[in-house]
Amino acid sequence: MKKKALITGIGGQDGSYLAEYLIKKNYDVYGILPRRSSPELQTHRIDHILKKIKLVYGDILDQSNINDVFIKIKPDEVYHLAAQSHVGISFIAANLTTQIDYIGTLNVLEAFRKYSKNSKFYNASSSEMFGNINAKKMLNEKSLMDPASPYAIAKLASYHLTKVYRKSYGLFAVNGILFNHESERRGLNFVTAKIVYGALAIKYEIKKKLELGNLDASRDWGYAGDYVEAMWLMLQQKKPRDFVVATGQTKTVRQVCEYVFKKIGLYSYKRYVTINKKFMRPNELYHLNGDSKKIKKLLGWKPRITFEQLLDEMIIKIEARFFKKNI
Ligand code: NDP
Ligand code: GDR
Repeated sequence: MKKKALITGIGGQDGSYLAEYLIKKNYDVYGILPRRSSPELQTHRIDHILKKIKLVYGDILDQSNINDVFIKIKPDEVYHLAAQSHVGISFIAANLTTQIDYIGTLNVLEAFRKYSKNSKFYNASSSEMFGNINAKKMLNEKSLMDPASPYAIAKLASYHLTKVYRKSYGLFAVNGILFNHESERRGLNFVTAKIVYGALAIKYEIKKKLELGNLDASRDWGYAGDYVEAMWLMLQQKKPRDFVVATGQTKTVRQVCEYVFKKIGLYSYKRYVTINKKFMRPNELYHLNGDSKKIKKLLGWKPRITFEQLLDEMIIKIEARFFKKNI
């Protein structure tokens, strides 16, 4: 019999790659979609696989709704990815972010504990939980955590909740501590996609400038397609354990600008990029670099796509999707 996977956040960047990955592995893939005023916009990342997945209405803020989803589907594996995932916006919408990212996770874990306790549960934790306390050290599963935003606090609470549910109820529930991962499906208000889209808009003479915030923050950027494989591997282990997933390479936002503007033939980003305080965060996380030795050793995962390959691919696909439509 085919295994059943349930994905919360299936319409998001990671949900779409994970659904593709699990279809290839011959799973029955179910996804929940929350109510939005324009359902047609919600599925743009999964339109190409709509016939191969089953979508149900589901909002992780609604416990009774989520219980019904679990009772109906009886999933073997649960990938909990739904979130308000924008760190900058979490300062503006701290309450909503806490509701979705913490209480939402509590609701999904409760449904899992009550109706699916012999299945496996993946929680989307984040490198944001580390904050600035470790300075420039490589970060692993044992590093200190000191969240620097409402988003990171909610994610840290969910991380601990997942561990507490694992220990208290003997559940197979794990945290994947994923560092930034990007793709051409990334929302255009995250910095890599914003830079690629913004530089292309300048090349096509639609815009003259690109406004950004802090150019000196550095991140460990990988490819989303590689990272969903790590999620699956974590649910195939015998014992439930948490893992860091990262490339081990870190680059600044400025380096992303330098690479992208040069690659698309605009030469120097300095002519086009301006700083707007609006995009600076009240509290910045300055540096992230992950050490994923544990997952490499125990589960055999490693990233396949380099930083340059990732940006090259984003440039080609974002250009084709938004700028070459009529050619
Ligand atoms: P996205 O923001 O692309 O996707 C999040 C998804 O969650 C969207 O489809 C969104 O739907 C859905 N969602 C939001 N609120 C609710 C709700 N109340 N009920 C049900 N669904 C909801 O995020 P990513 O795919 O990039 O990330 C996936 C997860 O991994 C998130 O939890 C994120 O915090 C975490 N993470 C991501 C990393 C990254 O670099 N991408 C790194 C580390 C962790 P809609 O768009 O309709 O609101
Ligand atoms: P991040 O991703 O906050 O790391 O969270 P984002 O791309 O938003 O920011 C990365 C860095 O770039 C700086 N920055 C800007 N960011 C945005 N969005 N817009 C700008 O104009 C801009 N200018 C500079 C930011 O200050 C930051 O330092 C992502 C999300 O996917 C989270 O859900 C996930 O948990 C973490 O990655 C790991």
